[in-house]
Amino acid sequence: MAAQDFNFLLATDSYKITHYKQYPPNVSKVYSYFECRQKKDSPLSEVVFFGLQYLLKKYLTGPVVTEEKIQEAKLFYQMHFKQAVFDEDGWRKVLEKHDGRLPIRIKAVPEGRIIPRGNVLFTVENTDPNFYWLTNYIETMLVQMWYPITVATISREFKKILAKHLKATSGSLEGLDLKLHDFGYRGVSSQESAALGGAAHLVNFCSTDTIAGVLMAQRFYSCPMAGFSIPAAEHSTIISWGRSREKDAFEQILDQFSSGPVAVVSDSYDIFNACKHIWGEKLKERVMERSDDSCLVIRPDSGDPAETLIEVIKILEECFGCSLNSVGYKVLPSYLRIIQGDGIDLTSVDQILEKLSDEGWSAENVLFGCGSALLQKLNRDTLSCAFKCSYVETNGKGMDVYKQPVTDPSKESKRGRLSLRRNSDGFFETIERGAGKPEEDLLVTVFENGSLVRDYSLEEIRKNARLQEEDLKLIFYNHKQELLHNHIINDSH
Ligand code: AOY
Repeated sequence: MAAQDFNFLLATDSYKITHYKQYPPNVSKVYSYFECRQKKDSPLSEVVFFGLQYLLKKYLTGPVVTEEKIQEAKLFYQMHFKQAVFDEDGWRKVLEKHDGRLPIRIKAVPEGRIIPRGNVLFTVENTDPNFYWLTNYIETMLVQMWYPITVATISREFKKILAKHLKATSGSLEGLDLKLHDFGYRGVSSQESAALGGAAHLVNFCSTDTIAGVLMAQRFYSCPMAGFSIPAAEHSTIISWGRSREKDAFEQILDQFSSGPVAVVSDSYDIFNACKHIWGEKLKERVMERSDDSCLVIRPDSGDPAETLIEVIKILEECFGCSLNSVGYKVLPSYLRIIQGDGIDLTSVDQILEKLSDEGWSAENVLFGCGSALLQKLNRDTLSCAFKCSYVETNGKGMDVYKQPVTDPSKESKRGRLSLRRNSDGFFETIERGAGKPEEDLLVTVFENGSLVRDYSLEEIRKNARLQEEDLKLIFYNHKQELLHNHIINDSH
């Protein structure tokens, strides 16, 4: 779709077209905010703020209202509602008074920052009293922020789990940002989702097959090459040789990609036979002549992930041997690794690595691929994303407003103008009712009257989202508590 085909006036929920008639008389400001509401029992307690800059650059900056778009919208809404409810005059005023640019201010947490759930992430308000109805008109578009925020958050939770096991079984975090490869392109619902989700994963990792995400990082976040991949087989390139020639298929790949790493899916017929008799016998010399920077990555792709991996790694140990690392865990020769990309989610990756380490294997031996658990098996409720009005001005007088449904206390909204600060203990807190000190406010004006006023690079965003020493300490502490707990339970049985 060409950019000029996008009509901002049509990019909202139908009912919002009718809201300008519903606010109280003489309202001159509507102020709303976005948060990921806190939920008891959710394992996701903090979120990565990411993706607003794309939405702003793509859909909100510059002249978004034109006379043609007004005419198109007028016709559309006449037929859609079967009556004349569209605010033609209001929109024409945006065109005449503001050159079609949105008289809106958006203040937001810097992209990549890690914020506990239940805090304000961005605020939206009109900057011209005539356009009080614009603030919530753009809710529909802005709440789609749930998607990149949720993907970036889940991707970072993967990173925490991987860090925990890698540190515990190798003594370092080397290679962490290549441990989770994005396999999700085909599993998402659209090219735009692939771009947003793929880029969100690249906030935490450098490993991806989702090219749309790399391009988004290039075009909207000034990153020349955000993600990397390696040559790899798919089933078609193996089975097209015929069932009796799997070895020839493998050998062809070793020949064609003799330098640099290469991954070969090896479960077309029998993953255990392929490891033992093809990789481990027929092609053993060919595998052993590879080096650590041209390593063979074997990919099982079916069966129970933990059980299959354990069996595969044991077979490879029998054929190729292994050594002990500095913390006493077993490592396959450096020319040989395994990538597990089937059945991977936050729970399974933890269980798999736990099982591997129980059997003495370092997390260095495996990489993971993840598709839908990373990019698609999530929704707006995963982090309870919501956009609510918290403040209005009428006849020049401000009023803090909120919802507080008797049927669900967790849906209570915040009141008044909001700011975000770190208190003296270092904890984030949202200050309500306009009581925050401007000099402490972590919200940054990123959009004002049609212009982007702050441009973040992926490099900066990655820095903001880094796992900090404190994160890691907490993860290791929790892990030890868990092990201790399991130990006590196991002992008592
Ligand atoms: N890619 C590492 C490089 C990528 C892929 C993409 C769906 C890769 C596989 C691999 O090793 O095996 C989309 C499934 C797999």
